[in-house]
Amino acid sequence: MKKNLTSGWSRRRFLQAGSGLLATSALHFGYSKTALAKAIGQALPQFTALRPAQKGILTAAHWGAFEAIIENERMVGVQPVSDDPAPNELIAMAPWQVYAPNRIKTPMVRKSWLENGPGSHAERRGRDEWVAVSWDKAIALVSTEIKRLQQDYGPSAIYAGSYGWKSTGMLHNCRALLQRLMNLCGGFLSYSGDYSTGAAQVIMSHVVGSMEVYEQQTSWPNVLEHSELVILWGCNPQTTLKNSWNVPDHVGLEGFAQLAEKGVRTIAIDPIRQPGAKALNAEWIAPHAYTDSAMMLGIAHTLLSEQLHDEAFLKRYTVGFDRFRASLLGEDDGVVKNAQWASAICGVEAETIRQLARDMAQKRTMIMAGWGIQRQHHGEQPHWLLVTLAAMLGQIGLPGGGFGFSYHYSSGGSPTARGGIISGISAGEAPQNAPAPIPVARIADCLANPGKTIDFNGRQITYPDVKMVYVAGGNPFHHHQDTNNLLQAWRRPETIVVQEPYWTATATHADIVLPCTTSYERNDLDMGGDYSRLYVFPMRQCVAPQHQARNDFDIFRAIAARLGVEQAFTEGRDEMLWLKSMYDNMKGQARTAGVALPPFDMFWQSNSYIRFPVPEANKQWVRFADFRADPLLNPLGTPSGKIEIFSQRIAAMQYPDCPGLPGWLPPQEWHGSPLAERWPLSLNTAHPALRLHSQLDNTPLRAKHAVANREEILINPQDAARRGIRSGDLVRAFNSRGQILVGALVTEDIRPGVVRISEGAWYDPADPTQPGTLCRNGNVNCLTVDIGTSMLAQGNCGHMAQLEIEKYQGDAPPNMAHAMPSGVV
Ligand SMILES: Nc1nc2c(c(=O)[nH]1)N[C@H]1C(S)=C(S)[C@@H](COP(=O)(O)OP(=O)(O)OC[C@H]3O[C@@H](n4cnc5c(=O)[nH]c(N)nc54)[C@H](O)[C@@H]3O)O[C@H]1N2
Ligand SMILES: Nc1nc2c(c(=O)[nH]1)N[C@H]1C(S)=C(S)[C@@H](COP(=O)(O)OP(=O)(O)OC[C@H]3O[C@@H](n4cnc5c(=O)[nH]c(N)nc54)[C@H](O)[C@@H]3O)O[C@H]1N2
Ligand SMILES: [Mo]
Repeated sequence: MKKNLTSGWSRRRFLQAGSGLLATSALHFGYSKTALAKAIGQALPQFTALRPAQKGILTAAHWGAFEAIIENERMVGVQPVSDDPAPNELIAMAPWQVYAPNRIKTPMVRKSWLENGPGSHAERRGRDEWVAVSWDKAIALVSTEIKRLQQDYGPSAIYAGSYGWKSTGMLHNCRALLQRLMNLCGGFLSYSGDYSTGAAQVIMSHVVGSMEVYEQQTSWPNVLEHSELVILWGCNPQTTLKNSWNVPDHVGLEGFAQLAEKGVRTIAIDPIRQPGAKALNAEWIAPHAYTDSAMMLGIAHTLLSEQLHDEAFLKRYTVGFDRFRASLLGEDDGVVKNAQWASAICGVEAETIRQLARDMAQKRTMIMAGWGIQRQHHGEQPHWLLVTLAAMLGQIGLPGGGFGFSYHYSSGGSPTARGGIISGISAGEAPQNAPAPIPVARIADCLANPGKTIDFNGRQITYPDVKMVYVAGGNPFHHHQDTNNLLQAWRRPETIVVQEPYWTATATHADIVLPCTTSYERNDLDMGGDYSRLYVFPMRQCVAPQHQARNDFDIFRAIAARLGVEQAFTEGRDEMLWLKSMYDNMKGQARTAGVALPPFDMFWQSNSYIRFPVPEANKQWVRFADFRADPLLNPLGTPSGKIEIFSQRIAAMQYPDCPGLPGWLPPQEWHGSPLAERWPLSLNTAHPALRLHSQLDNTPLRAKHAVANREEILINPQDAARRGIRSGDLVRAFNSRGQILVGALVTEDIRPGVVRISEGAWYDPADPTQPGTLCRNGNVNCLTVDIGTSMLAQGNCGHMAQLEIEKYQGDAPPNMAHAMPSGVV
């Protein structure tokens, strides 16, 4: 038996459940027809909540739940589960994930680090030689280093926040496991916030009293029945709903399809006409990049001047409208923020802005906003202004009206089911001396500037001196802004450990690399439907661990054993015992909710998933309806209990880049800034349709979107013609921070002055000794700027950068992004 299998017990169990099922197809195929099923069905009528697999082994990913088809112990294909209303083609990449040529095959240590100790020749990260070591040796090196740093410097020297999208699964949650280990070993430096909604989640907690961006939305059936006008503001649901944090239920995609079928009027406000907007037959309004706040003010001014705003609503449910009115009228700074004024900034005709205001006021309007507009300098403003606009329209809390900030994400609005919830393995308690977390997107700043103090949401944070970075389940060389700046900051820590299935750029820039399994090589459980909690999916092991890869759980357990905390780490449970305890806990909740479920063993062996019932009332749930019904009884979590159009709390912070009232604050880089003369084009870094960030960039799906074997760039014909660029050309995109090779797609679907390069292409430096060198694969973060959105939220500004492009001259360099590091097999 292979050493890296989790345990004899779980392996046996897998064989029993897996090949046993394949052999005796009665249980596997015709589950409901078996005597066992019949017996259970009689005992527990709700057992029909179970959905048996048809052909393969049930598992799941961020892209959907599916059955893995196994032949001769190899995964050869997939089939979506029958309940999925909009199966995602990304699931077809599962076998490629398992058998990718660039899997990390064995633990590796960077030569200089191994020979000369921590910190040695840190500038060679990314180009040093690699030395293969045994698992025992790798575990010993990592454990010794954790112990040394805890003893010499304490927990603030170890950054183990490890931001990232990892894989689904509630047990093999590498980030929680890493943090669990570190909490047991003295603590670590963590982070707050995320890259997704860095600005919006902080500003919303001041404006509506919750993060809002991750709240349940007015349910889809209610929207379909009542909304007459849907505004997609920087919102690209057909792309971003493909994947979810938990396993997607894809109810949002179904919702949008029905919206189109019903012919509900939809307007997409986006510099790019997304394919999804076309599918919806959406009208297209294309403001210039990063100018939405000005456009929103123009709409607000029109509502005010044409008396289309709801005074009664504003009076009863909001504070600060008087000040906002004064600002719209220019009483504060002498600038009247009317549609004409907005038009000069955002490039949308004044009459279009005015008409939009009228249409929104006359119809039952749902404003659905995405998050790209807040991943920008002063990104707090657009969402604050959208809430303000919705308040002026007075439809918040009414069926089909108001605003929703997660219809595009993990199917917000998918009605909540009645059942139980799987809670995952916990990160445990941080010790009392654990340092204060840093805002997640300030990591490079923190690594480079120990001792520096920054403002953050009314507090001050001083960066500690980080000696070790431990990454499991994230890819900072993709996700962080200004890659070349990160590259320099990344040289400061003495030790960098990366636990990964693949040789990503983050892995190649580590000192110690630990190969971990993909989710298809282990047993796990996850919920389906982030908002609906509709399903429980088993994620059953499909194939044996590849090469020498080990499960994250086992890697951390081995480190824990060396550091004397194994018992606390495992609580005496192995993989299957953990899954059973999670299931039993969920089953208890379901029972309380009136849904009976079979015992764990039966569930697991049945190769079925659970679908919970959805109560009728939840299908008509309306966000903020309770607040609207009685704002005194159901106040918001803001200081006033109302929607804060003016925030005294923010005003008191006296931040010049985020005052107490929302408005138009020009970003550091935009088409109207002086640097636009040198860098005339505005960058849009939307999320990729056929990837999850950087995940799946190393699969054949890439052939569907890459142009000239590079990440594609969308260019308007006017901008292309001026530079002699045609579709299919290799293009160099560059600014003062970096340069990347991309492939041109010239299209009318993007407004002039804006280019789009999706986030997520793996970083592939032409000359790894030189920061600033050409990235041959097109990692867009080589061009973005690493500043906080403001002193309030310190969110990232990945969606804002000015640049220039040119047709690439010279021979096309090879693209080595998905190759093994040289010398490594
Ligand atoms: N310019 C720009 N930058 C952006 C964005 C943008 O819009 N523009 N978007 C930002 C956003 S919203 C986000 S959320 C981030 C996303 O940034 P990340 O979440 O860091 O991106 P992923 O590519 O999902 O990286 C996950 C990594 O985990 C690894 N992994 C998967 N499963 C496992 C596992 O079981 N164990 C271990 N140890 N590793 C595993 C994968 O191979 C992959 O390398 O990017 C941000 N960056
Ligand atoms: N297929 C797929 N789905 C995903 C992901 C993925 O990587 N791939 N990532 C997941 C994650 S982690 C997240 S956080 C969400 C991200 O969800 P979002 O943040 O909403 O997605 P983005 O693509 O960054 O931006 C959405 C839209 O905003 C537009 N936009 C950008 N800048 C501006 C602007 O200045 N003005 C206007 N009006 N519009 C603008 C973009 O063109 C895009 O159409 O998606 C999730 N879903
Ligand atoms: Mo995200």
